[in-house]
Amino acid sequence: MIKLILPVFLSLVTGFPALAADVSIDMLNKQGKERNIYSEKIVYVDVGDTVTWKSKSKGHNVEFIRKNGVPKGVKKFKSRISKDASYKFTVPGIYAYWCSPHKTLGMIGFVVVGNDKSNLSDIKKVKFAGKSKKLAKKLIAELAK
Ligand SMILES: [Cu+2]
Repeated sequence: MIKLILPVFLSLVTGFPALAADVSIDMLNKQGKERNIYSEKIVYVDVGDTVTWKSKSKGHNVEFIRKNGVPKGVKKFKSRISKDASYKFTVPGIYAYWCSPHKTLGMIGFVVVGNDKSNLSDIKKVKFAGKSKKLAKKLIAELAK
């Protein structure tokens, strides 16, 4: 019992989550009516947290959008198709990414690190195409809240 209570107690006292805030996102062919999607389209993490994208369905990956899609100084990140991918976020800001094969089919996502939205104006400049355009608009509107 003490094992259960202690982390909760520490969390209340320190204000920090007792458990790692690392996030897992599934890469899927299908979820409900949607095809080719990430199970979470926007996630919020702290600086230093790791996000893992699970290859639950084959044919997907994660590619940071180089042009205006990441905070300044962040290096290229493009994972292998059909493989789990992890990335540790050390630079605060908004990250926009897509699945390389499905970038025009609405397979896009955002990670907000350290609740820093100072690069939102850059994110708004990212050129999304095809089916991703409408979804990007909706998600960016959510980010802007
Ligand atoms: Cu995909």
